[in-house]
Amino acid sequence: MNIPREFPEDFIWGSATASYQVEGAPFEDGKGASVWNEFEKRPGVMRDDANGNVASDHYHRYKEDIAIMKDIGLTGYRFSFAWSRIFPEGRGKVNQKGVDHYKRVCETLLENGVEPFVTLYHWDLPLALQKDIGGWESRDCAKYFGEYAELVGREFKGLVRNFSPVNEFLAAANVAYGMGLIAPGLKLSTKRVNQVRHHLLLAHGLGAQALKSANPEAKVGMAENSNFMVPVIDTPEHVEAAKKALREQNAHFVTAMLEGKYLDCYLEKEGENAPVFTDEDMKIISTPLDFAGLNLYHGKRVRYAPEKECGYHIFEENEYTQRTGINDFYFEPSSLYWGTRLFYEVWKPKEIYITENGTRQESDRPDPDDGEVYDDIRVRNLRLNLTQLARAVNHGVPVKGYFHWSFMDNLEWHHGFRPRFGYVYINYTTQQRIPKLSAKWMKEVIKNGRVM
Ligand code: IFM
Repeated sequence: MNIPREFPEDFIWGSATASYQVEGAPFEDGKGASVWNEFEKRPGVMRDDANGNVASDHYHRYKEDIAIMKDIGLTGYRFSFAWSRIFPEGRGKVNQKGVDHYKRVCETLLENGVEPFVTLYHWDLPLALQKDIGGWESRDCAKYFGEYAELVGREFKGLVRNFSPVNEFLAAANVAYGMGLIAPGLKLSTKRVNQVRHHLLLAHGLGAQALKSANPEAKVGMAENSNFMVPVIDTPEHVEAAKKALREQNAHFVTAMLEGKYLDCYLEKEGENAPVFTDEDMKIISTPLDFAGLNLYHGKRVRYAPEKECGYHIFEENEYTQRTGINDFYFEPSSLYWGTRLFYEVWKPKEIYITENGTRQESDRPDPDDGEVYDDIRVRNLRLNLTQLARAVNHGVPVKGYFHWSFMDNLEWHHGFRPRFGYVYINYTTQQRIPKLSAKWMKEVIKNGRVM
């Protein structure tokens, strides 16, 4: 049967990782400690006492990993630089060996036809900055981040075009500094956490400016797991209600970046805990972006609710809704359609990338009979999700690429190594890599430009 393509030829088929989750080599070649190297030593904070000493050994095996990417047909790789490989103390003296390592990674990617998409901060703050200035509690941390971004922009000109300054603000601020679940593991008051959030946004803006002034060809976008909305049925009043909910439920990060303001509803809700900020801060935070990167794992169903002051109602999930296994997220394939479409209608980004989407499957393991890893649930989810994404592309939403979380199994932060997300299975004893069934399925999708 001759079925037409659903995704354009130049669609970026990518996968994603983050430095602490995959690299290992925490102190090699002059790397400074990050907050994770300290946090993971605390008794009881990491499931199974996991640590990042080896992880998926990507620091040493990146060539082998990139060869697998090429074999699958992947054309993009989103990964993060460990800030403390480049600035061991977070500021001041540069560690050239760290810069050179990432240059080799980027060169190898390009040689294999894989476009690097670099995240500058995926939660592994240099420990020295936490100890010396209180990490993101200090406004200066955003300033040092800007200096780091400037160096990266300059050094990686010609190697990296696409950057995201900060991955997921909610985890970087609230989970790290409020709930204490991830490094640095603090439980600060709401007011202090809100200020941390603001400083991270400021870092995003200063980072975007620095990258662009160091390299005018750089394209910068966020990588944010926004609260995505799905209208409960597709009638105009429910669609409008979902759009309103999308804007208001993302007032703490997305409206700041894309509209240059914290919405009144957010500031009123926070009251005296609202962050302290200036007009100049908001200008920096809303530095124009080239793309919106959406870490899109879920969507909340919304209905029009004229009886409510806000005009919409978000449905609660219950025990019958299927979970993706990622935090509290529920499986909602139509969020790939509605999430991208409504985001586009509300904020009109020039381009959209799905910077993360994936499935956690703890049961992934080699089949005792043939050694293959049959991650059937992941394939099922991918099939449903990509069908919805294809709808968005074909309805004119400017989605330019899809990065699966993750390329390979890795250290899922404080949840340890048991949650597996990769296209590629990692045997953590031998470091053997086994492309899973999902990798084989993706190879066909990429080759044919459509969901098979
Ligand atoms: O592993 C994480 C990643 O670091 C950030 N986004 C969600 C993923 C799965 O939980």
